[in-house]
Amino acid sequence: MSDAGCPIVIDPLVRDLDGETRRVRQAGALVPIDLLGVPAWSVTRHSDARRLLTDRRLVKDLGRWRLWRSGEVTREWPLIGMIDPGRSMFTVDGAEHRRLRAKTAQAVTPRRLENLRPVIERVTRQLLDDVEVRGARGPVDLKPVFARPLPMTVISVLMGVDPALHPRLHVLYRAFFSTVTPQDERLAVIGELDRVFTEMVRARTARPTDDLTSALILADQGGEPLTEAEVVGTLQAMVGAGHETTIGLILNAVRALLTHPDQLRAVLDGAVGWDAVIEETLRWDTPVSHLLMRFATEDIAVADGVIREGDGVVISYRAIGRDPEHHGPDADEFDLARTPAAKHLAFGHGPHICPGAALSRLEAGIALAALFVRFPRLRLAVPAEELRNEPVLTQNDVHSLPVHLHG
Ligand code: PLO
Repeated sequence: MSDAGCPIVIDPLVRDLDGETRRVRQAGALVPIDLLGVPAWSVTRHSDARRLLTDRRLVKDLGRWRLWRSGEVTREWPLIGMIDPGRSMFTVDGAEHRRLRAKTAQAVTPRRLENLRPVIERVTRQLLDDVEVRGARGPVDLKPVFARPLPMTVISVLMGVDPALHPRLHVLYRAFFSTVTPQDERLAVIGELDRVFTEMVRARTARPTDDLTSALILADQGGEPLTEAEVVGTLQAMVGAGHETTIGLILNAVRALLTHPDQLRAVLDGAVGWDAVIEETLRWDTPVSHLLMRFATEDIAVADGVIREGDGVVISYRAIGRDPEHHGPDADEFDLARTPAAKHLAFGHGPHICPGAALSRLEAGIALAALFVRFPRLRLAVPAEELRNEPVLTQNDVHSLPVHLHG
């Protein structure tokens, strides 16, 4: 694939994600793509992604992007919020990255998370009570009443976000992620998120509590405490990443099971564990379609192409999850019996590997088990072909998931 190759336009409306995933993968290992008018490279193979994710010549620093330096990309670009979301572990590398990440990563180890388990179980139970009431007489959409509130509530307990903010945050994030939001509105949303979280950090600075936000403020980080802007950036990254991706994981797993009844039966019979459901969903229908973006500090050869110094690189996790070179010729099939050795990359790899991986697995495991124990006859209330994605270019985010609770 050469620089002159005709780029694949990534559909901002996400009308056919399966088709697009296939097209991007079949176009090669290093594919020129068009992101709302802006060119970038898409990495589509598991093996290349794994290698590039530990390659120090690829960095998060926006200042290394040729199109940003030249002014061709500005804050008018609808995806700017994904690559310039304030200073946190998500946007820096090297020693600074370790400094910004350490405290958060320590707080979400599997052992520390055991404290959150009863909280997640209780919230799940309460939400399912509500689902039961709403679904008593007809179909109920699992997204607004179950999959959306659960992750926001859990990440808020961890970070100390006031539940009274949830309704507004859901509105703001929806506008933030949607590619159809007018850009002036999106910039206003980004401004409001900044204000809300800055206020919260100031309140915690004045009166620390036992939440992770307070711990970030108080952490000395080897004599270099985080600045206010860094705490705000970290808090925003945790809340933003911690809810949106987990909504996708839960809903995509439910959708996969309801459209593969034989495999659902094997799970309900206890022949297959919920961990297999989660890992196979992460591989086959990962919540992150395209991760923006890294920038090349020098030329990097990949497969049969070259990423040039200053180019932008996207890791296309959905294509990577379906890479037949890594997952075999049946990579396009959802198969819970797949050997766990076929490790997916859905949480990334290398220094930036998702710090929330254990939390999202814990949440999804509790949510899915509780949902199907309570409603073993759950079924889709619309034909699967009618399910649509939200117009969110970077995320694999189903618009709604209407179900019948009792068959
Ligand atoms: C969401 C908006 C926040 O204000 C800032 C932020 C930080 C981290 C980003 C997140 C946003 C979007 C979802 C991302 C997350 C890091 C990992 C996650 C990209 C932009 C993934 C993989 O989807």
